Amino acid sequence: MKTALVTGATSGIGADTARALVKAGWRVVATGRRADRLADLVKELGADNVHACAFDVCDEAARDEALALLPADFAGIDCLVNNAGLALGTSPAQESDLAQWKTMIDTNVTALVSLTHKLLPMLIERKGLIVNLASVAATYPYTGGNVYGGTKAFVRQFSLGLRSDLAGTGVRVTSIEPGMVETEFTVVRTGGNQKASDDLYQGANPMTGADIAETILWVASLPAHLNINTLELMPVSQSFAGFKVTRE
Ligand code: NDP
Ligand code: 8X3
Repeated sequence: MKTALVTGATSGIGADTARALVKAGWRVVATGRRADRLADLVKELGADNVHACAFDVCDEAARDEALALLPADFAGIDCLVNNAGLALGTSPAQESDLAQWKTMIDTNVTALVSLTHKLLPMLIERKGLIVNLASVAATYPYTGGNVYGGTKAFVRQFSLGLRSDLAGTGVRVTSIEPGMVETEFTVVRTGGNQKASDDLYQGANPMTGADIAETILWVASLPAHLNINTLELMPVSQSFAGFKVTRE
C-alpha cells in the first residue's frame, strides 16, 4: 500500500484528491490548517486510510513537529501532492496590497519549496512522485493575476527544474495546470464574498475538484517509466481572449 501526503486537503481539489486516492487504495496524510475539516475527512474515509495532520504550511516548525509524529503506517511518503495554495485579490498591481502578495509568495512558493526540500530524500529513496498544483495562470497572464500568476509560473518552472535534477533517481514530477475549478478558491480570493464566487461560476459549467483529483490519480497510477511533465486543463466553457491594446 502506497502513501500520499496531500497539502490543502481541507477543501476543494485537495480534499477530493484524498478521496480519489483512498478509493484507489492509497493511504493519505491529509494536511491543512482547519483541523475540524481534517477530522471530518478521517471520519468519512476511515482512520486506517487517512491520517490528519493539521499545520500551517508556512510554519516550518509546526510542520516538522506534526510530520515527526506520523504513525509508522503513514510515515513513508511515496507521493507528495503540493496542493495548498491561494490567490488573494484581483486588483491591478498598482492597487494591490503588499501583505496579500507576500502571503501568496509564502504559501504558494516558499512553503511548497520547503516541504519539497524536506521530503526529497525520502521520495528519492522510494522512487516516488511529486505532483505540484500550478495553474493556467502560470502561462497566461490576466489583469489582476499579477503575483498569483507569478507564483504559479514559479511552481511550473520549479517542477520542470526538479525533473532535470532528479534524472536517474526514478522520481517523477508533474505540474498540473488547471483553469477554472469551482472550489473555495474564489471565496478566499475575494475575502469571503460567496456571491462573487457564485457569479463567476454561474452558467460556466466549471471543472470540479473531483475532475482534477481524477487527473492526479491518473498521473499517480501510470507505470513507473512514464512521466507527465505538465498537464493543462480547462472547462470547455473557458478559452483564450485576445491581447489588450490601450490607445492615446
Ligand atoms: P481551496 O481554497 O478550496 O483549497 C485551498 C487549500 O489550501 C485548503 O485546503 C487550505 O486549507 C489550503 N491552504 C491555504 N493556505 C494554507 C496554509 N497557509 N497552510 C496550510 N494549508 C493552506 O482552493 P482549490 O482547491 O481550488 O486550490 C488548491 C490548489 O489548486 C491551489 O494551489 C490553487 O492555486 C490551485 N488551483 C486552483 C484553481 C481553481 O480555479 N480553483 C485553478 C488552478 C489551480 P486551510 O485553509 O484549512 O489551511
Ligand atoms: C486559478 C485559475 O484562472 O483563476 O489558478 O487564475 S485562474
